[in-house]
Amino acid sequence: MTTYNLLLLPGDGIGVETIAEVERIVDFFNKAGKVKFATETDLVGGAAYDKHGVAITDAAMDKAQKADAVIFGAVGGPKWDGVPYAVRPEAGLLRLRKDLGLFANLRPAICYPALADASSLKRELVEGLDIMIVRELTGGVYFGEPKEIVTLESGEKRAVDTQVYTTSEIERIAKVAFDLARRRGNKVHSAEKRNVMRTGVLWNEVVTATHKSYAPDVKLEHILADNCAMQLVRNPKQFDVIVTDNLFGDVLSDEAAMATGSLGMLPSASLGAPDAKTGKRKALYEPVHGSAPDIAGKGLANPIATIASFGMALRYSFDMGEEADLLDKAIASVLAAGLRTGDIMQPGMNKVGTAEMGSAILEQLRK
Ligand code: GGG
Repeated sequence: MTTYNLLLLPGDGIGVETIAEVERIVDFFNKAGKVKFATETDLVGGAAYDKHGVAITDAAMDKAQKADAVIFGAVGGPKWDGVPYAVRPEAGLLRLRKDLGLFANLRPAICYPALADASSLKRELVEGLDIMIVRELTGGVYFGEPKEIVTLESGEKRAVDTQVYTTSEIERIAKVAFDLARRRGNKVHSAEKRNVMRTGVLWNEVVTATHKSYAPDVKLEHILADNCAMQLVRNPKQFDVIVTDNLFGDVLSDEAAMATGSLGMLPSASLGAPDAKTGKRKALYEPVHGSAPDIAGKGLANPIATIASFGMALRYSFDMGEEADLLDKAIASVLAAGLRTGDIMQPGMNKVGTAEMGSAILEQLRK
């Protein structure tokens, strides 16, 4: 039987609770007996900083490099607000993304039928919503140099972040978006700010050139990122795949989450380039949400985004599409049965906590 190695990095806050639910799902698939998932757990984020003084150790990075997939919870929280920038909790996640070469972040925003009335938007705008946001993850303003805060002679401080993109970085993420669109609705919106940013001009040019190999079956529309944000609340169903840079991708996917009912519903997959010999990709799967310190440790968090992220691992890392579909159906069924964590609570529904939601999904899987 094939054994796959999973590195679990729960991180901080509700990451710990939602990863615990993923462990139960992993256990279910181990008992199902098709493959074996061997798990190992390590620290990241504030938890790693508290113990080791860094947001991720070299030893944990080594495990991540060797794992077949990393399943990540969440990092950060006010406890670490004063921590130096280079070792703050988020630095652990950024190092994982950069060192593993995880340039393609897939963030599906799907509105489950039972949650159409939990959305921040009207039911008719979100019923059947299925958008894939493709966020470039290892470039842009997150990593561009210089990146600094300096004190000027006047005593005033000056902060700089630098947005950098190269042709090859844009081309490879555009290809991911067009390839995905071919298996979905054949439409890509490319979002940038070419009216004010040079990186937007280059982004637009390279996406247009890359599109030539995918036309005419895949349609391409360019959209300014601010207009994209507005259209996501005005008429989200016009979108199929949205490809965009690191920062806009972070913002637009949080916005899209509210159309699905809650940030607690959005999973993600961060993928590297396929290895030239084996075809295998480095991969990290994590909920889009953060560590939610206000509800951490109370058993209130919605585990669905983290569980669905493991579903993406089944699909993208382990060629277990059928099992991923089963997991999606189990999630849809518990929602249809009226179970709700606080973030997606609606009148007349049955309010449950993190572990109860996990148990209900497991129960559905066992049927
Ligand atoms: N699970 C997501 C998480 O923990 N996010 C915290 C974070 O570092 N976010 C930075 C980003 O993704 O832009």
